[in-house]
Amino acid sequence: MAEASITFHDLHPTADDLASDVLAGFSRPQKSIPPKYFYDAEGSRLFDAITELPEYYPTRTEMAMLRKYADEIAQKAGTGHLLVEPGSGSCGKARILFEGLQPCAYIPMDISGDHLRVAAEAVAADYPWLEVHAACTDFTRLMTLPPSSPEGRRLAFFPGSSIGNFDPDRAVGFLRMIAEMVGPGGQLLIGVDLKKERRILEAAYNDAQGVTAAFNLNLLTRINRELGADFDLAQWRHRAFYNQAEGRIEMHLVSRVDQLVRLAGHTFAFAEGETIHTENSYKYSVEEFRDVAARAGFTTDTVWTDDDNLFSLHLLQTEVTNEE
Ligand code: AVJ
Repeated sequence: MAEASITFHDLHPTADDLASDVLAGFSRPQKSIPPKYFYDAEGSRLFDAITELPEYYPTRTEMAMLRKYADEIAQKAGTGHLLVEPGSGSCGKARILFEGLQPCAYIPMDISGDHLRVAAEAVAADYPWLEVHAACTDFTRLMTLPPSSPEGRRLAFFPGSSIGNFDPDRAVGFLRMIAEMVGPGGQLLIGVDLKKERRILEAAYNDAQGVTAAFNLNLLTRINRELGADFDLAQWRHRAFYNQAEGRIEMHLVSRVDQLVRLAGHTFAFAEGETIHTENSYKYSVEEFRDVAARAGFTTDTVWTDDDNLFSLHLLQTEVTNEE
């Protein structure tokens, strides 16, 4: 097997601060915890299990679309780009595109340095013709490319409907960061979950095996372990529902009883039925997302959807400016 050769750049992401984020989230009338804290080792394992659930259609639908349309995507987007993937994880979805897109380099970005290094080396081993420059960074704050990256037309890849975690105004702000990173004439291929029947949406976040419930409740286990809190998991349950007015799935942890929880020197009171809001997952029609993209300076080249209208892939581009 070819020696895996990558460049790895630690862009020194500022460490997440679970304690201050939880204390801040618990000091508001609707208590909340940012969803990025789902992904400790156990949470990442549970999320992988979610993507395999019969009810959780987004991952398998998007993967099938990437396979089905790989050639068409390359036809529309062109080839030879610098392919940049913020939040690359295991790089599984980008792998589907390499063959067709023939990027001049792949730039996976992730906040989890160890995971990033392993995934990037595996890509380099499997695609010996592909330059890989990994950037360990919090891409929500900083999208600087590694200094070793070659010049070239930039194509960003943001699959998984991760954009759904931002409310629409913040989604516009995040897409503006991508627009700036890819520059004039740059492109973005993004996966976006579609609005659909409530029944299908709610089943995807209330699976029969209880994996999503375990994923949600694992936040409390993590806070107990890392902040020395005393959440009694038996006194909490998972709730997920589609908020139609806001166009989003909301996940909450519901207190089963009146209770007190000790956490980092503070005591928090929860009434029976009171909730901690743990995630929003916004859903868009094709038109609604086209509008979000437009507000960020992107025009839509092509939108692909699956036969059941569950999921969408948007190929977007920024305007070309004529100043040489
Ligand atoms: C990773 C944000 C796309 O919103 O569907 C899955 C996370 N939460 N099940 C989503 C998630 C519960 C997922 N995203």
